[in-house]
Amino acid sequence: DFDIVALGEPLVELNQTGQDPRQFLQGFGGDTSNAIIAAARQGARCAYLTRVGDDAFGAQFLALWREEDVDTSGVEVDPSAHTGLYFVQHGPDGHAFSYLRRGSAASLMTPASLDGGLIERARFLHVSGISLAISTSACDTVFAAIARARAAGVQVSLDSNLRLRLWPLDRARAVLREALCHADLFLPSMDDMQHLTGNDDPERTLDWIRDAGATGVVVLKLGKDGAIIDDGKTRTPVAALRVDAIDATGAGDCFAGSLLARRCQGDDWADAVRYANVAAALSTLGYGAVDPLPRAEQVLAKLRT
Ligand code: KDG
Repeated sequence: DFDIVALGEPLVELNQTGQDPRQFLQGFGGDTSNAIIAAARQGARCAYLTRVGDDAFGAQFLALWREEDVDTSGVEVDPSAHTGLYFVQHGPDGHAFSYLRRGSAASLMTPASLDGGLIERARFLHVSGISLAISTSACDTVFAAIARARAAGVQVSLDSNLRLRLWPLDRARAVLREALCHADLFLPSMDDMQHLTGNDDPERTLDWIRDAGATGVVVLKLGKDGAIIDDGKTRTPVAALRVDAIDATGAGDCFAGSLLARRCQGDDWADAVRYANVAAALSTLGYGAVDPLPRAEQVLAKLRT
């Protein structure tokens, strides 16, 4: 019934957009929530699994997902925990995040949160390094979700999304290594892999990922240089669309969601990556992770030019 079910933590976003350091634009973020909204905007049938607080921000998220046609029947509302929050600040080196999320509702998810049976009804389960990092019970929940997906023949998609403010590098490396072995699609960024492996060469990085036990398709994201698809036999580079980015927050999530949506619509890997590259580039043309996520018409129009 669903193309994609994503699992993770939504975070309310406060984005410092102007010169005045006290002025913030409220939006929405959380990598897997961004990805599932991006997928829904490309026409995929989507559901989200998470837990929010019984607070104004939790209610805003529920309204947002409903508006975006993302099924919320797997969203728990926790009366004794809060919805997480993050700030985006922009500087000469791009954007940086600060978090107010410890103890958040989503971090209290447990494997029992999956009992509604949504995963079993999807073609893809999408999870990320952030879903794995936010707490040990969330980490257990992600591995339980992966096991459920595999048992039901649902494909597993994993975005590396390494956030070193959330967990120590050694734990991140060990956990992501374990998780990527179970992924049908692994979506690492070169930046994340450089932290995990210490090398900055894409070919050697793909070798490292294969040596770590990846058996599925790997799409290594190179930012403005596009991506390389490694299907286990051949490695195919796909160019990016160059744009003057305003805010790259959520671009990788847009890439993931768009890629999965297009795979569900029948694209081969190269076409799906080409599409996702354009969608991700368009998502950087405004502030915030969610508001600038493009819709299918915009991406298709850009692909035609
Ligand atoms: O990929 C963008 C996300 O990082 C952002 O929306 C916030 O989910 C977030 C996180 O944990 O960093």
